[in-house]
Amino acid sequence: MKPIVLCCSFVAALAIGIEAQSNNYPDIREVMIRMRDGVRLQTMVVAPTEPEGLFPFTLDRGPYGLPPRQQVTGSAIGCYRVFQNIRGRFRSEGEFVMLRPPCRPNQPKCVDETTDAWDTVDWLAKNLANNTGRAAITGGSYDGWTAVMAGLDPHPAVKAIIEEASPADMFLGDDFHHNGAFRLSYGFDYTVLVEMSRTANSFFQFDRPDMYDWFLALGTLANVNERYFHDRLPTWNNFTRHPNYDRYWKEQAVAPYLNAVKVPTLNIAGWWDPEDFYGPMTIYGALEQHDTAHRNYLIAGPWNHGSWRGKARHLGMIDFGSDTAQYYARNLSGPWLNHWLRRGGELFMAGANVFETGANRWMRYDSWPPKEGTRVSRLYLASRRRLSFDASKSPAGYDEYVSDPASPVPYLRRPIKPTFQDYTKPVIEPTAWPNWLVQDQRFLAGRPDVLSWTTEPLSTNLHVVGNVAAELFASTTGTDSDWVVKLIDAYPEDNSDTNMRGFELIIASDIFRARFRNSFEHPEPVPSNKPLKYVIDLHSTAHCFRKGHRIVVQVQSSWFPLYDRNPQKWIPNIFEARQTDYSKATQRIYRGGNEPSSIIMQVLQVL
Ligand code: PG9
Repeated sequence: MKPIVLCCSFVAALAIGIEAQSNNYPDIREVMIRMRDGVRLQTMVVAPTEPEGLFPFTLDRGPYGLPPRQQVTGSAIGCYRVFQNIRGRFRSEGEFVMLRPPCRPNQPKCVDETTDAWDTVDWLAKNLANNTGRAAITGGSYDGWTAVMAGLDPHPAVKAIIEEASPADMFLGDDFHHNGAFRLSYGFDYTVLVEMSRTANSFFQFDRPDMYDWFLALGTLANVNERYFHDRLPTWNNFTRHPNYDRYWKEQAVAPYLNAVKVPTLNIAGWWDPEDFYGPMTIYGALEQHDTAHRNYLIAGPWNHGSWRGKARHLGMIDFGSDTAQYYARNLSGPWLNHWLRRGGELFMAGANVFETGANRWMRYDSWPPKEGTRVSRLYLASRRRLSFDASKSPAGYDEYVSDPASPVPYLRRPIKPTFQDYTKPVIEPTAWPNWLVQDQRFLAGRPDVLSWTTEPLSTNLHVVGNVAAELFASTTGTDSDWVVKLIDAYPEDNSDTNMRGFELIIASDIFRARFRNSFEHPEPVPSNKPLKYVIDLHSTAHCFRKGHRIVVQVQSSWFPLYDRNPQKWIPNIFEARQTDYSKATQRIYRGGNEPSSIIMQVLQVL
């Protein structure tokens, strides 16, 4: 949720005609830029550090406020850097609409993030002194999404777009839901962040230290409006009114709008991004289908929601052997941006640049997932909690557990802090949110409602490079259920890096809400006690399970309070469930025979 800063390194000039706000920062000006409907948007222009020359400009548009002046002063090396608050945020006029859907063709007076970007670029191209008329739209997350929107009808000055971790679909895979399962603590905290006040970012004052306790004590989802929001936060109201994949969600989902690569686009994704990993991978994939001129690029690295900025040799406890953020800036995004904004000529960059964790190396592919050099491998759940690549080693059977909504499985080691912290105030202990996906999963050891299946220590390295999915055969005694599947790399007890001995690292994971097994638009009750097949997309990865490591598959039915509790009893709209609707259920995971649960992985072919 922070604006992302990119700079280009070119030659010099001065911004003129824009009112200076402070003598302490003579290179920074603030201006209200008028959109086509008269609404004015608060905009910060950071002038190039060089006194003379011709400069391109970058534009970053988002809802979180302009960056602190001390952070950006002197940082516009060889280009102008421009930041803008979108409508209805801070001093920007107009109304804030969460992920404002793009205008339809028959709405000539309509405004959206595409028209606002166009109008802003137009103004900048006409008013920044000595600009080259070449611009890039850049930004991370929400600002990445506005960059993608700018690309739907780009101003002719826009020569490049860098979207870093833009969401693509808030019902299927990004911040607010995954496969229809609602992201409770995130959705709650984020709605407060941007909709409690229009002139500030807001942080809810929780009256308990552990979010697990707080959200459990909250009880039903209806209590959020009854006790706290009182129908005042539009996005929360939309969560409660749109529990299925209806027009509200589809209108803001980007893939259907991406019918051409109108501007060279660089998509950035972090393998362990807890907010928007689905987004950039989906946007890249959608654009790739139309990329006849090879102007669509992907960079995926060992990052959380933004750690490609700054230093990134480590993420949590995991050591990647080199600073992957430095490599990203020097060898990938920097040259890419320079090419489109300044240099022209040949660009020596592969279509897909991915960091393979475990092997700790950058790999170059023509596209992602790789079309050649891999094969599909299945890892089967077997008896005695084993995993086997050999289906015949898995006689028919099942393993079972009781899922109790009164005692859901925590997604993080407790106590769990609020998702966001106010970084403008001193932070005593940082939230674990950014790195929760790389937390050692041994904190769940001993929970009877988390089942694990394990391979023997691997005899050779296994490179999983590409798509991963779970084919789960499962039944419940209830009439609805959640299925969480995690693919884990279990480090050996005698690992050379002593910090990582026995560590259990999630490599791929997701949740699936069973009511949506046939349709996200029209959910249905789950027939009790009947084994059903669920294909759960675990997305793609590039990871080497090293010789001596074991592969673990874990299944559970809650991930709390990140995801709301499934009542495990069919309720048409879970936002209207009563306390008494939340019931225990016995869950069975089947293996072998006609119900051979397995993980399907694209793996590097060993020649
Ligand atoms: N992941 C955040 C977000 C983007 C768009 C909508 C809602 C949330 C962000 O970091 O901006």
